[in-house]
Amino acid sequence: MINNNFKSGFIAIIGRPNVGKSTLLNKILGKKIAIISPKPQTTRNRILGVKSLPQAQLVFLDTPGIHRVNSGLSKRMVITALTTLQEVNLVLHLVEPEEYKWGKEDFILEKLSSVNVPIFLLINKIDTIIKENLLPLIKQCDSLGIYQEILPISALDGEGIDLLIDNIIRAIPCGPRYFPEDMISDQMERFLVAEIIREKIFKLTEQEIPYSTAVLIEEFKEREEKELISIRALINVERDSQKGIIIGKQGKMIRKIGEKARLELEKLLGTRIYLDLFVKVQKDWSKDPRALREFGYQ
Ligand SMILES: Nc1nc2c(ncn2[C@@H]2O[C@H](COP(=O)(O)OP(=O)(O)OP(=O)(O)O)[C@@H](O)[C@H]2O)c(=O)[nH]1
Ligand SMILES: [Mg+2]
Repeated sequence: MINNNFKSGFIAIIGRPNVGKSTLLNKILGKKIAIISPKPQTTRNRILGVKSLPQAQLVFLDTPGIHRVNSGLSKRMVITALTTLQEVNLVLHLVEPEEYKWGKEDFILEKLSSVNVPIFLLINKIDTIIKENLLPLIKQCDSLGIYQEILPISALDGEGIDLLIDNIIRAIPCGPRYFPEDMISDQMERFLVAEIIREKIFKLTEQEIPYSTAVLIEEFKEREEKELISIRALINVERDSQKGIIIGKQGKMIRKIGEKARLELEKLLGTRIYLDLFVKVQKDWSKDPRALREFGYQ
């Protein structure tokens, strides 16, 4: 039966690095499909997440943080995010309340000025501020005249998310169910595995290391007889010194990365995991177009 009132749409989640875009997507879906870290520039690819409701289907696109950059991987990441703006029915622009300064948002506002679909401003992390300080901020943002809605939320504790969903459903057009009802993401297991390993590297290593790593899954074998999945992953870094840090004293760091990743993957995939990690130096891969393609940062 065709339901004429069914609503559906593609919704871009954009914003500067580290504002909480991936946290928001995971919160809306009730499942972790995007990795999160306290360091900026965590998300590198566009990640699709589907929220199926009785009256609507919301297809979210989590994107890398947008900021001014000139070259290499960062530039590709920003292009990925900006291209998404052209392909959606609604844009969610996430900002942080306390560090919030309009100067920092200039670059994004410039890009938003050519968008012809509704834009919501989401003021995230409101759990970190005093509520009275919100009103002047909302007024200031409203005076720009580009936002259809301005909503304070906390992606971490879920405040304001139900109201956000209601507003999204109102703003998107009538349309078909684009994806099967039980589909939550288009990410392949292999990609998720690589991302979880990358997340552990982000969390456990020093400032410069995470940005120099790319994870390639070389083997992903389901061994039914043993009820386990055997995974071999290659961690690429750019310099010998970085290889040393990832491996750590007597292999301590890489064991810790492997252990944390394995525990999370076992929960995610619902089976025992055998995880083998290797580290390889590939000089300046993040500036090499061929290497970028090989690692999926097209
Ligand atoms: N207190 C608080 N922290 C939050 C909230 N949302 C996200 N965070 C934290 O902010 C940091 C960045 O979150 P991410 O979801 O990785 O941010 P992102 O915008 O996806 O970052 P990039 O992918 O690097 O652009 C993490 O440490 C989160 O735990 C929130 O509502 N409140
Ligand atoms: Mg992210």
